[in-house]
Amino acid sequence: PERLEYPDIDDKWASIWHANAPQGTPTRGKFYCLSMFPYPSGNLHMGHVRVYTISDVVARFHRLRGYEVLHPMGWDAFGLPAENAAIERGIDPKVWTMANIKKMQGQMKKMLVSFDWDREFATCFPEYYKHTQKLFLTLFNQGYAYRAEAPVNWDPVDQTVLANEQVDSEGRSWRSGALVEQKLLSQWFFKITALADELHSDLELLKGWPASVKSMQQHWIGKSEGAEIIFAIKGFEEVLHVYTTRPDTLLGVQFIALSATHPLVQRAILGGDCGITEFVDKMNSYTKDSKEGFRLPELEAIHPLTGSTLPIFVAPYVLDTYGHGAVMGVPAHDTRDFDFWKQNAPGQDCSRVIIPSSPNDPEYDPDRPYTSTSGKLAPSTGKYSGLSCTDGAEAIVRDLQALGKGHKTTNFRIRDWLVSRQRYWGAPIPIIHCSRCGTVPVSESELPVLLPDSIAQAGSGSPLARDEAWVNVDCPKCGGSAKRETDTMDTFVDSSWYYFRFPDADVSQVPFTYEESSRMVPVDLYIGGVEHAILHLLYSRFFAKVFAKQGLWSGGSLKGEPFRRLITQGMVHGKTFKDPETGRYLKPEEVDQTDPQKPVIKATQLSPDISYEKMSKSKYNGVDPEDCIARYGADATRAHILFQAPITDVLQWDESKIVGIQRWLGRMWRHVLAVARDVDSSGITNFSMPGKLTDAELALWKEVQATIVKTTDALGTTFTLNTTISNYNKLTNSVISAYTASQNATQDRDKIRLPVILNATSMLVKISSPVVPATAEECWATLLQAQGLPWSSVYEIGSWPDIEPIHQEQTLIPHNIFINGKRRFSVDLDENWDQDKIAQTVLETTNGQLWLVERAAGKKVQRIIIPRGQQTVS
Ligand code: ANZ
Ligand code: ZN
Repeated sequence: PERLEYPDIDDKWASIWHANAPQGTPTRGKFYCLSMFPYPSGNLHMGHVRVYTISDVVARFHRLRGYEVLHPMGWDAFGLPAENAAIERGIDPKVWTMANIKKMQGQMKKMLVSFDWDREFATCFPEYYKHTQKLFLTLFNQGYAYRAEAPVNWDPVDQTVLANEQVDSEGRSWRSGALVEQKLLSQWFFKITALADELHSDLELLKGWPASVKSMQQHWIGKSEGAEIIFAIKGFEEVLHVYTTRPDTLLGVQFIALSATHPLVQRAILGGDCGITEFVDKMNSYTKDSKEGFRLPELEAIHPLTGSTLPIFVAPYVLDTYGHGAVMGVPAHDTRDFDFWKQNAPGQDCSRVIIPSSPNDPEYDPDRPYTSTSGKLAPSTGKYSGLSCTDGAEAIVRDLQALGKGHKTTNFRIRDWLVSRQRYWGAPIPIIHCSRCGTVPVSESELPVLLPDSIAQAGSGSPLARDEAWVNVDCPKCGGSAKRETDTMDTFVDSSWYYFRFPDADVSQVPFTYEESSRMVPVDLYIGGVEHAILHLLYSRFFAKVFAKQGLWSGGSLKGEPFRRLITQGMVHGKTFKDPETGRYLKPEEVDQTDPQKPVIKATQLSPDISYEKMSKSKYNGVDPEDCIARYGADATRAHILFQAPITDVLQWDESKIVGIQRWLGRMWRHVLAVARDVDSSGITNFSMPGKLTDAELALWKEVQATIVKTTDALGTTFTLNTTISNYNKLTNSVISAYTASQNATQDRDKIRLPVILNATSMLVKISSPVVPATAEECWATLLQAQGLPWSSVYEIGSWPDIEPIHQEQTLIPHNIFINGKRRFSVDLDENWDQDKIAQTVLETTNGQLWLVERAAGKKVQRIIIPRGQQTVS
């Protein structure tokens, strides 16, 4: 056909590929290419299309290069939306989830993504969560999973506990947006802090990660070096610990500030002290920047070095989750302490203990706290006077240590990972509580602990707790009556190990085997959204490292790191129309877009304001990938999404620009048809490249080779996929114009013979095949058929073109060799060679030996002159 019909040819090839896996044996080792598996929400969005296109291009390329590629897909299928759908609409979460999976799987297939569907799984399948539970028990047995009473973030809307990471900076739930409350509950934790140091320092092994992601992780882990200092409390036995990064400022401490959950504060509340309860109640509504404070009456701390007494406050700026939930307040040298002191002890001085080392330190301002560490200790510090901040800190900590009142320590901002969720749609925690035996793990042979079939509707708290028949069990140890743990696991647990499962998707006894995981992990390329830059990646790194320590896999060459290279793709923004008069968002059908350059609002004939914004229903700027594929085909959609922006940038989805891609595909196809007709009618049977090329052939051949090199680099190393698309376009134009010029050529050197055109055309098709699978396969089949060859897929493993060294000799041109001014013989040389190479080549020829060695009779070559176009050796 003169025109390819999309998406018809997509369907045609999809079913052929389904029946015929590409032939060939990998020769280059493994390549694990993974795109983050999605939550089965029900529909692919353009962000999914972007990420799966990238991973598919990279996967297809590596197969062509001869790698054993693992490119799997699965479903992160537990979680709140399914449960909420169940509650709101009475649908079984399982049914809802499975329907969504089916729909999205169909959409991925329409995108022509070459996933290894035989390894597909969903984390909500009992065959999967059985292993999630088994891994939980592995962590439990090694002391990495523990239960503790802890203040937790309680989301009053979703009725569940949230991890700190799921609460935003304003104290709202990431999912419901509700203001989060604090509650004390018994919860399960994973001891991620045990690996905090490794998780921090091993970031430096991750050369293939974006620096921004590493720095976010680093910040999240928040390694900080400082000291723990003990303050006695006047009239009490107990003491108070603070963490400080500035022990050098110890002599400037003027107060202590505590968080609301600090034991001293809790005790004051129980004591019913005047005003404290009211203040703590109000604290929930203060921000972390607030400088409100409440002085605990009758309580004073004692300075560990001077013995002076210090007031103790409760203050919202003290985090209960950091250090000891207690701060030694140094108003003269810390901005937060300064502001707090001004507000809560008006009129009182700040005692300075650090002074600038040089008189004109620009950071020094007599009215503000001096926070610099380049100063020195002030005369008021007595024996420490004159020491630098570093030396002063060391001397003070040494003295504290001698007194048993402090020591050096490292602190991490990261907290243990709270994995308990009081929800139904998650993996049940495989633990039984027995009043006699305590916390008893479910025995392995009893796994999975299946979710009960239906969700108990009414009531609050954990839905599993309301299912009596499910909760009551016999204790595995004593056989007495006991109760199941009713919390389910955070869905981040499911997704922290799924990449270990893909290589072993069909083993049922163990989550994964040592051999296969050690062979396939680390993942060679991991692609996903930057929204997972912290939690998912950190939790996954924690799991992979724990598994390596337990000998569940070798840990690979990166100390148990699971992802060698990481790409975070940018968002896809939609074209957004706004009425300039009212500021109202316009639906696409309210805008006349006949001329894409000049859209007009139908009602008012005005030009709308155009911007690109995050796609959302309220802005009418969403694009449905399925519509897009139905209209333009998978190939154009894929190429367009790659072409519009570098993969890590925000992409402005402008459908009117897709015609450029359609034109390219059309040109390529018509050219293939023309060549195929020539080949068909030529009567030639051997299409191998001729030995000597004409000038025109050489020029074309060189461009093909250069484009192969660039494409190889882009798809395998730099992932500059947008420029790759323009390179395909350029090469298509060059091949077509070379072909046309050759047909009109009169001189032999301007002609291009059919085998050379065929070679260039085939190479173009081959190297563009990772991006435009259906078009490439159709072109490839057409070219094969024209040559009378049987069909084989363009994706044959290992069939990516190598750079061909033989044809590089085609640049050899005969040159005359003059010796002592006389032309003696001629040698084929390349003009780009350097002097040594030319001299050596000349000398190695028979004539060279004759004239320059035998007949020269001991005389030395004195000068080699290489003028343009001819060679002289004298
Ligand atoms: C005294 C001091 C004097 C401090 C000074 C700083 C400057 P990073 O670097 O993030 O580790 N701090 C300790 N525990 C806290 C808590 N629970 N909530 C809020 N702040 C807390 O921060 C360490 C510093 O944060 C500590 O050093 C402490 O204030 C404060 F001139 O101690 B510093
Ligand atoms: Zn028991």
